[in-house]
Amino acid sequence: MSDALRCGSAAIVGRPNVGKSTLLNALVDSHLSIVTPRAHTTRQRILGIANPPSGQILYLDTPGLHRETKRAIHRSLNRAVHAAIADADVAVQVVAAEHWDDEDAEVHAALAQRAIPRLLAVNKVDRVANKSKLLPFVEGLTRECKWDEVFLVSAQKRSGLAELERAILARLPEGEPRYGADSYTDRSERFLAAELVREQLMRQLGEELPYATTVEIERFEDRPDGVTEIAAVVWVEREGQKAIVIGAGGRRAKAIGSAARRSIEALLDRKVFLKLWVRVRAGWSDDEAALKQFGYE
Ligand SMILES: Nc1nc2c(ncn2[C@@H]2O[C@H](COP(=O)(O)OP(=O)(O)O)[C@@H](O)[C@H]2O)c(=O)[nH]1
Ligand SMILES: [Mg+2]
Repeated sequence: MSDALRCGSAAIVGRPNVGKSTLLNALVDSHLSIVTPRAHTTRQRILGIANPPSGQILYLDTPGLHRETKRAIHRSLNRAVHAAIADADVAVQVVAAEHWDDEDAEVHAALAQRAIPRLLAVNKVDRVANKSKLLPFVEGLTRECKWDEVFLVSAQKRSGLAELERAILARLPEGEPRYGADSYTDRSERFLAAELVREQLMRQLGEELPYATTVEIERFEDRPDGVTEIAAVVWVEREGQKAIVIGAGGRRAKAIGSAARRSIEALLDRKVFLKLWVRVRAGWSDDEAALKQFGYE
């Protein structure tokens, strides 16, 4: 007799930059959630679906928990984290190997308010040359804070993930899969395309600018010849920022557009024609109506 199927959600939470989105992508084996070397890349809750033989796991990637809540966008990010924790059957806290600070402790405290299983994923262990250092690190953490189980993983190298997946699945409620076996997200292709454009903005623009940009898809059309035509608007807050995104002779915008097109093609598995526009909307990131228009929850 085989065990009953399990289905439920696992929230992936942690301070910025510990590798939550890389972990989600590795667990669902798609480039769903954008990854950059910068903090605060993920701006919304992203659902990624894994379909192991004995059930379905709905992973919720979340923005890093923000301390600063003065701007509307930061409040929106924190709401997304708390909503994910409130909805989840299991929480996976991600930390970076050999690093624990007050922000990590705050994330743990937020999780401890809910009576759901808590797993700890110590990520980026590939960076630690001397693995024997990891044991005292983990012992130190588990003296202070309690988790049901601890895993040493590398999201980037995809190590330790099968054990983590098994532990999550074992703690989910019994139930039939909620999504079809070939689904990998609940997000539209339109949304995923906007995110992949934003990923290139975050990667290719200098220090401050990425946080002043967002992407809106104006048109998304599957043509009869099999090509998907996408028109995307990059919103910035000031004219000067527009000039930077476009770059001398339009070269910056061109590089951003062609890298984004390639990753959209890889994700959708078809040819894409991508047009980019840059437009100014002063103060969008502190404007609740603009945030709504641009798809923030
Ligand atoms: N060496 C190493 N780097 C990682 C690993 N996982 C993520 N990263 C890097 O850490 C940075 C932040 O990753 P991201 O997934 O965006 O973190 P998030 O802010 O928590 O979602 C990126 O530069 C990733 O490539 C890992 O397992 N090993
Ligand atoms: Mg992220």
